[in-house]
Amino acid sequence: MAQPALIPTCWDSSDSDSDIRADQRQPRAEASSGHCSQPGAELVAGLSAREAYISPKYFYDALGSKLFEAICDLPEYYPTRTEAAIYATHQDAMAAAVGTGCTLIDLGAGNCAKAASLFGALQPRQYVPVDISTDFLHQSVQGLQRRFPEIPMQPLAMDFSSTLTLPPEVDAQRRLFFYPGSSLGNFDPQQALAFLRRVRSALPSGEGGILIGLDLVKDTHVLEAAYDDALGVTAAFNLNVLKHVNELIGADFNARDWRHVAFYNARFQRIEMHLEARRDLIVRWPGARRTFHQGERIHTEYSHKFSEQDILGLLEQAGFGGCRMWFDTRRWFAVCYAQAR
Ligand code: AVJ
Repeated sequence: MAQPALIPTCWDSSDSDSDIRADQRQPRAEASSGHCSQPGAELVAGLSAREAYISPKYFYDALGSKLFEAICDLPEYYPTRTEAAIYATHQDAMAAAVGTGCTLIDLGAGNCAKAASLFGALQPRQYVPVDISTDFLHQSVQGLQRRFPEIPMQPLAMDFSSTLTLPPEVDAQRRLFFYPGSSLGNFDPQQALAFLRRVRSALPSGEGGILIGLDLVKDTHVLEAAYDDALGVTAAFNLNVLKHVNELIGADFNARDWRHVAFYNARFQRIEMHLEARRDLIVRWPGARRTFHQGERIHTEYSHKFSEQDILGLLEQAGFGGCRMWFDTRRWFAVCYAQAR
């Protein structure tokens, strides 16, 4: 039986995180070495920009990953259950298109539930869940390995938005990159294309493909409710990024000073999430400070929505072909399989 073996990265740090007190916070970037200084530099660049931003990948500390799971249970947040219904209905057709025995590489695996729902139909020869949230991934895979002892599992704790270089433990044969949840929508269209091209390059000898889930353009009210729910769970998810940033760079954000803002920008076909200052305030972190005026915003996430044509065009341009698409009955969400060509 395969043992889940985590490949440690600089993100593997939540133990040491929890004992850092507010009054003695160290910038994490300085506490660690080498490539581990990257989160700090990236965050400081974003906070210092004229229009401040924080990359959405920083949502997913341990609490953020749990809050995202809670979002998936909200009545307003249709994508997760809509996509799950597509897998449930069409898994046999998907397996017929993909073939069994692939190396299943799950990008942003989280709780691994979507991939697990396809194990029966796809019968992967190896399962490689990849996620930035180390402890959460570790826990998910432990439970999963008990349920599927026959499937070798090789979890990878890494930020795949910056590199897709996979270690030799990952089978190079018949790779299927699984990228569900419309996470591609976090990238702007140019970045999305660049990312898909990197996925394509990680398919050696042109065999294998991608199985990707994407949220479709629909009524604005449906979209906006999904990102601004009645219980305020998405607001908590958005605000939680400030707590994570405090831990990562030793900043002194107070979540009470900020308000969750989410709206659909039709021109760019995207939901935008921001954090808006409730009053004039100053945020400090080691070596710098910044004034935010009341109403000023920090951009935290784009969630692009796609048309069928957008999806086919992107995949085609990235070097994939032979696309097959499956939809739910309302055509709110699409799952697409495309082969390397
Ligand atoms: C995980 C990126 C697909 O954009 O819908 C949920 C994250 N943000 N609610 C999305 C999210 C706010 C989600 N993705």
